[in-house]
Amino acid sequence: MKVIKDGLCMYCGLGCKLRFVIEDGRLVETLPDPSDPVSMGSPCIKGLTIHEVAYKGRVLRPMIRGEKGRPLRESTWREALGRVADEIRSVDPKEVAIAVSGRITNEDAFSLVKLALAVIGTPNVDGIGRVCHAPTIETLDEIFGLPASTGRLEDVDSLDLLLLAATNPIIDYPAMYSRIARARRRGLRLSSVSTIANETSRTADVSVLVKPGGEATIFNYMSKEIIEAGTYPSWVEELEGFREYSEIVRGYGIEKATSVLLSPPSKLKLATELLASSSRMGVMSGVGLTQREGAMAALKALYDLALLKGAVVLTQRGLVNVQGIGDMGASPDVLRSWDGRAKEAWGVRLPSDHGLTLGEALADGRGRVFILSDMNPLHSMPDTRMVERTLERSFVVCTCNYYNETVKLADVVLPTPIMPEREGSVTTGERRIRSVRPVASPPGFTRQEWIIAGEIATSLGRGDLMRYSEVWDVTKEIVALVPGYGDVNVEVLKEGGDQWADKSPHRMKFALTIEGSPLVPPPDRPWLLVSIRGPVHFLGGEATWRSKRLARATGTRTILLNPEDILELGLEKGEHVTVCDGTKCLEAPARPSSMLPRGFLGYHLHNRKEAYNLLVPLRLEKGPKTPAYRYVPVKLLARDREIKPPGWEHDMQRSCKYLSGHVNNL
Ligand SMILES: Nc1nc2c(c(=O)[nH]1)N[C@H]1C(S)=C(S)[C@@H](COP(=O)(O)OP(=O)(O)OC[C@H]3O[C@@H](n4cnc5c(=O)[nH]c(N)nc54)[C@H](O)[C@@H]3O)O[C@H]1N2
Ligand SMILES: Nc1nc2c(c(=O)[nH]1)N[C@H]1C(S)=C(S)[C@@H](COP(=O)(O)OP(=O)(O)OC[C@H]3O[C@@H](n4cnc5c(=O)[nH]c(N)nc54)[C@H](O)[C@@H]3O)O[C@H]1N2
Ligand code: SF4
Ligand SMILES: [Mo]
Repeated sequence: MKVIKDGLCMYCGLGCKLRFVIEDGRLVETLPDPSDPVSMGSPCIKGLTIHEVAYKGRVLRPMIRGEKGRPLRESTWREALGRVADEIRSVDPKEVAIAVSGRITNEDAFSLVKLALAVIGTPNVDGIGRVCHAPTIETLDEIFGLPASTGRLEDVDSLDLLLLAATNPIIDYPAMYSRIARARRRGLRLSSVSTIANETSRTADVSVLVKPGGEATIFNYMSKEIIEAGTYPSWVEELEGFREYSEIVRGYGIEKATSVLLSPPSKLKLATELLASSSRMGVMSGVGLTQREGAMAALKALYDLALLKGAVVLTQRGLVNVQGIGDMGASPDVLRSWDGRAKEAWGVRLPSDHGLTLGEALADGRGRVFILSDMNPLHSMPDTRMVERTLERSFVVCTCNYYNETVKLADVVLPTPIMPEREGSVTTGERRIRSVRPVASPPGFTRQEWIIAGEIATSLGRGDLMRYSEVWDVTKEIVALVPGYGDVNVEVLKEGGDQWADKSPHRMKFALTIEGSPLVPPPDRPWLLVSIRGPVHFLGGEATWRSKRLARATGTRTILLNPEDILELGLEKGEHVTVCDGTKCLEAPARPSSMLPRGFLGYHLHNRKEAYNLLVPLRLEKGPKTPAYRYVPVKLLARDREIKPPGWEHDMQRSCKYLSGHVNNL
């Protein structure tokens, strides 16, 4: 007999509710939930195909590898966890690093953080959120005193302008875009600032294309014009830093702004006029601003502009629980704020040294014990060869639901459930806490991380710290300990209802911009390779590639170039080209894309045959230490000879011919 149960999507940080049709405990169909205030009945195709991927390629049993290079063999949970505990016991606590995925619940993440800090005594605990929005959260915390977006999705309905900075909600947050599209029909304007065009910028009322690294200049120019025209709320003048901010932006005239533009200056003027005339503005930014050098300059300038206009922040957070795992303390920085609370609640002192981020622990090259929860650093982290070398000489524990590249280097593999099989809560990008109920039985012998962490703690002799009789006991501890969660009603979550973590700004002050400068590729690697997300695959696509429908909707693997570059270089349709960063290369057929300015090359993130991150060097942005994935300077080769870009630096207006041809209603 079929029954319908309400559950949560396992992909993006909007966290849509879905209706799962269940037969014999298994997911057989996925339907929209018209009563869901998040999706408003319009989830995307990835969510609606979860039942197609739920039982393919799953890890079903714990496994152990006797020695690197030997095959994994099935084991019992007791043997696998015993092996993990032995290994942790045999090293210094600081030799252990734990990485927390954005695909697990708050309770799972909290338990892994507690395992690291209170049981093992290592400060090296980090979350995948570092690679997407750590710089955004640091900036929002500095300006608003809130480590989250200030707005809610429903705010979209009452805005007159939404400024999109380096984000592409049509592809990345489709259910949110449905809401934006509805609001546009009643007058909402869209303005986009990005480096390469994207599906959303092409439909925007105005789209400004800017050289990578030039964003701070553009946002400061906009603020200067707004201050001169006086089109900002008067209360802003009372805020800390307003006077200094006005002084700083005064130096950003149109000539300075034009020097970093790829679009004609008329586009920037139109975008600035739209901003100046808006009285209810929203701002949403994406990883195009964070995953590169100079991220902090761009973000401070953007969110100072948002503060000047009294705008709400609607930035979303990547994976389904990236906001939640950050809130749960999956970051080495958490020690600063948690030590006192933990001493009182757990009776332990937290480690006193500053911990390593996942990138730092991988780059450091020393063998360690790595506990990696539901992630695939051999595909997703930069410099995958270095990641491979480090993991080869480390003891690697993977908790995961799908087989992936990293599992091939794991010493212990622990199977975990996917989101519709989990229980607990997640916190979405708007800081809405959603109840997670298991709607189907997991295949095989999976366990959630909160149970795994408790069992490891028991083996290490500190089971007393993590003795929970059900998942909601962990939620109660979260409510007692985690900043911003004190008002959460656990009973409502248990019944399937939503709650909110703290949403009120605790201060408002200008961050005062640090100057950013455009990125210029070195002469020996003159092209800029960018990674691109597509509509039907999610990240590396371990799950989405398994859906026949989604796989069929995927184009072939290509390296994308601006159509004029293809013409001028005499490349034939489908001709194979190679991009190299010096020693490492990837090869694919060339294909024109009118999204890319001249001199840029595009490669989809979900391509599995040759992973893009082979070419990304591990350069960490100072401060938040987010990897600079976005722009990889590369050589381009065709027919065994190197070809040089005609260059967006030299021919700005032509470079934009294709890009500004379509778009722009204004
Ligand atoms: N279908 C699908 N949806 C996803 C994902 C997926 O893999 N597939 N991944 C999820 C995750 S984990 C995340 S973090 C989010 C990411 O979602 P977003 O934050 O929206 O990021 P991207 O689509 O990677 O990049 C957005 C746009 O930034 C622009 N851009 C790139 N670099 C720069 C730059 O240096 N400066 C400026 N001004 N613009 C730039 C480009 O126009 C690009 O289209 O999406 C989530 N949603
Ligand atoms: N070049 C480049 N690299 C990037 C980025 C980029 O824009 N450019 N983006 C970065 C960003 S924003 C992020 S968030 C990271 C992500 O990095 P990861 O989290 O490491 O990447 P995933 O591809 O999500 O793989 C995680 C593992 O989770 C499991 N998994 C896969 N699909 C599902 C699913 O649907 N449900 C569940 N429960 N588990 C699943 C599988 O075992 C999979 O191997 O990648 C980063 N890497
Ligand atoms: S928009 Fe995001 S949360 Fe909603 S169904 Fe699609 S991937 Fe899932
Ligand atoms: Mo992300």
